[in-house]
Amino acid sequence: HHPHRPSVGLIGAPFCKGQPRGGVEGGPDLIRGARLVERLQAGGCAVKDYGNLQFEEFADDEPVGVVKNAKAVGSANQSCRRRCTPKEGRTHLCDHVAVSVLSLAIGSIHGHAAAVGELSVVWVDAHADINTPMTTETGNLHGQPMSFLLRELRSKTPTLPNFSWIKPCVSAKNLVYIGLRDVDPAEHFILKLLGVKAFSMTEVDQLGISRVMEQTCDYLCDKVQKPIHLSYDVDAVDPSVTPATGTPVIGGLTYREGLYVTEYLCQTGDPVHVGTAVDLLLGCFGRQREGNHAPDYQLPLP
Ligand code: EXY
Ligand code: MN
Ligand code: MN
Ligand code: MN
Repeated sequence: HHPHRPSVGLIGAPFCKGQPRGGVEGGPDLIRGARLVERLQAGGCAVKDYGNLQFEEFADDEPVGVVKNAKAVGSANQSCRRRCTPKEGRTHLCDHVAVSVLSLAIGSIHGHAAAVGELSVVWVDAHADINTPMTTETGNLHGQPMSFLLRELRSKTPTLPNFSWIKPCVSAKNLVYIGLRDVDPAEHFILKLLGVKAFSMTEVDQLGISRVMEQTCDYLCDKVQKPIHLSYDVDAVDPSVTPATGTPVIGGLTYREGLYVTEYLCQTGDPVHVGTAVDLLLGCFGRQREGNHAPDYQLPLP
């Protein structure tokens, strides 16, 4: 089975206010600097780079309870959602497949759902990112995006400033986690309460990554086949491989397991929408470790 070489839209989101450290906002340009566009094109993808989003600054972004930077995060996600949602008269950003580099998960998933309708979410992360503003211990919004997206948690999340545009658009049964190993007690409670399918690192150890991916797709495709939104936090991969994360957690996916996830989802042929870094992105869009060649490739004759 040959992998899909789809058209790819890139949106850079140079944003870091979901957590306390700087540096993340340089990600999109670093990824471009690693020649992502050229490498996707060399692999046969049609690529459109929509450039970086620009974000509004808020001088009066006071904490809401313990939650930090709500106005900035709400507004940045809204810009991201607008960019991911097709404008009047244009069908899609590109043929079903869009990439948000260093995604703002609320905005990109919301925008993807607005474009394609009901979708599945594969959330690859050391963390569940499902705290509500009421359960968060750190106040950092990067630990909370799924709580705003899940229909089942609607009544559990207060409306933060600049968050009123969000309509929960994902059902718990359409969500699968892979790579969990640092889950807060309240998050663990929520996962059990909603019966969310999760392959923590324990299941990755037990089953191996190939059966994890098989079971992920069986589970999600059990019902009607829906587009998949892949949200790939690089901290899912072991910090020995991806040290450039603000939230390293030892005991993560190996480089090979991390790539296998992307190769596998690409082979399913479902429209995939992702946010992550270079090699993982190449894997999402058809790069195979066995090698690739164009269908019309001919061996040069002597
Ligand atoms: N669960 C912790 C919190 O809510 O602050 C840690 C979250 C880290 C989230 C990183 C982005 O994946
Ligand atoms: Mn994480
Ligand atoms: Mn995360
Ligand atoms: Mn080949």
